[in-house]
Amino acid sequence: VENDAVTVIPELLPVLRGIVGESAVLSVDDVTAGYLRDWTGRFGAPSGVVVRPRSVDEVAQVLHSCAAAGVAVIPQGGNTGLVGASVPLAGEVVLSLRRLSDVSVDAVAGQVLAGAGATIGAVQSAARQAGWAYGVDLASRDSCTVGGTIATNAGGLRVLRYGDTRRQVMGVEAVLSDGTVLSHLSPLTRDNTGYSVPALLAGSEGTLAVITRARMRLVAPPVPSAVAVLGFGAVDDAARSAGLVRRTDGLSAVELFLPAGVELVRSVVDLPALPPAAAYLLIERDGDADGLASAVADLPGVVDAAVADDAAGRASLWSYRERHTESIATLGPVVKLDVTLPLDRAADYLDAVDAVVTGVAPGGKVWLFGHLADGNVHTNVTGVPEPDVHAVEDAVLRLVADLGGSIASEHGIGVAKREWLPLNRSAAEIDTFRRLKSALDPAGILSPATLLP
Ligand code: 2HG
Ligand code: ZN
Repeated sequence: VENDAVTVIPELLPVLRGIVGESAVLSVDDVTAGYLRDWTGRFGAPSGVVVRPRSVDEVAQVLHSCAAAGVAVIPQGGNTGLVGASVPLAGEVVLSLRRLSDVSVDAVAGQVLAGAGATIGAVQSAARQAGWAYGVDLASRDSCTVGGTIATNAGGLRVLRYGDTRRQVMGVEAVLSDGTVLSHLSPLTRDNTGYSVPALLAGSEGTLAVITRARMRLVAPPVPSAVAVLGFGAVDDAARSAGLVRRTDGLSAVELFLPAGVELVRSVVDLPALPPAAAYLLIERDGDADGLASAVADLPGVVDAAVADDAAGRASLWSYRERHTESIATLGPVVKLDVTLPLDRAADYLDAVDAVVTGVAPGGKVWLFGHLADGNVHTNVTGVPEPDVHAVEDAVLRLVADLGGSIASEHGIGVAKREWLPLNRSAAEIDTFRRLKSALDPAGILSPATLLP
């Protein structure tokens, strides 16, 4: 999906340069490429304008000018999104927040105040230095940003324990499309003074306001942990075990992957083979290897277990799971369908999805992995010719909805899935979304192709 020409009106460029300075408006294709094409390679534009403000005041002026000119804007953080919401499609200006990257920790309150452009890795390391931890972690930690993870309500590897990004955010500073700055960054943990703007903006995908700063709660630092990779003789037993294992205390992750994914990862990363199994669960739990081994001993259908409680061993077991995305990316453009199933239907989905995909795209290859304790299955499909992509998306998302699942688990709706939003949201809900959108962004310039059908 892409446009083929810069449609930003030329008169706007000197205005933008006047606000942020000459060097902070990028328009040469070689320089802008990394901002204009998304990580999947499926979405973006060959040419466009990128504006890189340094302050909330500059963000406000940029938005005010774009609204006055009727030019749409795509707020962008680390551009690691997977649903096309972080790149322009039809001449929108990219508003890169990466320069707003300050991070400060209040060690007594256990909170971090961070600019929208700070990476999650920077937040994590500032928290660690102050004796705390940040509850959200994901593979793109060194590129993805505070603003982007709030706008997408990013999940990641620790949702099981700490919840998604929305749960961490206490306050935000954000700019409306008319340039109004909304700021409520109070450190008070109890503050019931009306509508929660952070709750509204978490998951709004850049459609309502541009987040410029946020205050997030921190969590106690992790204690030593052990990681197990369990092989199961049947997919059904792996799915049941992902539910049953939650009776154990101290869990921090329960992740699924399949033998085909292991072989693909091993073709890219140097890792030993795993004993054969129909499905694998990676389980991380506080304590040592013996404690984890006895905690998982009664799970049904386990045919093999590898357990480690030293840092190198844990990291190597995590690699089988964490390196899926980059390994799949070596196969060419990927159709990413990030979905949630009710846990008692997850095995039905894992069994059915291959045939559903090959029924509409015979050469399609399905890769399944994800945060299974939350029912989240990352469904990646490679080898789909462009004309068949829509049919694959439609077939998989309808299967998910028929099984009572969500078509967007943690990556958002973006541009990729907006057509299917009605599978999960009623007409009344979508109408309310539209009313919120027109109240906060009456000019309709913020991410106009995202989220709303
Ligand atoms: C993960 O869990 C990310 O690794 C990416 O959410 C998933 O590539 C994907 O589909
Ligand atoms: Zn994920």
